[in-house]
Amino acid sequence: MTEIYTLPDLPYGYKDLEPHISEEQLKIHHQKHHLGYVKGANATFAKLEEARQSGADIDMKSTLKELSFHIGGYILHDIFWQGVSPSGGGEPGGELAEKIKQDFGGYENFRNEFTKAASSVEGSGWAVLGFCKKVDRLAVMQIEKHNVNVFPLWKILMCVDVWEHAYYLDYKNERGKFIEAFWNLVNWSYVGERFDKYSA
Ligand code: MN3
Repeated sequence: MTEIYTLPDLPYGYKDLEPHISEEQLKIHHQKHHLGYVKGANATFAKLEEARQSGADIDMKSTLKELSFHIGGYILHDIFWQGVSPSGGGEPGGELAEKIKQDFGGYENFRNEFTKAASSVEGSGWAVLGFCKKVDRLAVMQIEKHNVNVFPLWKILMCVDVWEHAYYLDYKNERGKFIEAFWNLVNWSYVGERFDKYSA
């Protein structure tokens, strides 16, 4: 069966996000964890295809829950890797900066809200900046695992992974330090391009 998902290459080297994210941390995160979701999504699609062909009765509820988890993991990691850069940090510009000012009352408010969302994820999950063209609004989402509490049809502009596997080698239990480091890596040109694309 053809593979539906494949592991994307990172747009920088494994050492390039140091000192904020170490080579060891980034390598294991990309090569083990992200790859795990690639394999998980493909295996679940394969399981569905096999059941179609054999007529076997599978537990559809648990299978689709698993598929949602792996696809969510795949997509969020893909956006996360592109959303950080060795030359990242600073503040957004362009239309996105204006929109953040309009919807959050300023960059600092947005940053505080996003940081709080990331800090307070219970267990494993993500903080996400989303945009919905239908209502012309930005909003912070707090996604549990990779797929719980997602706002349907909202486009993900940026995200930070706060699963322990994202930071434990570098920061141990200090998630807050990792989130602070993340702000030094945000690739605002990528986030701004996504906003321009989805708001057009
Ligand atoms: Mn991860």
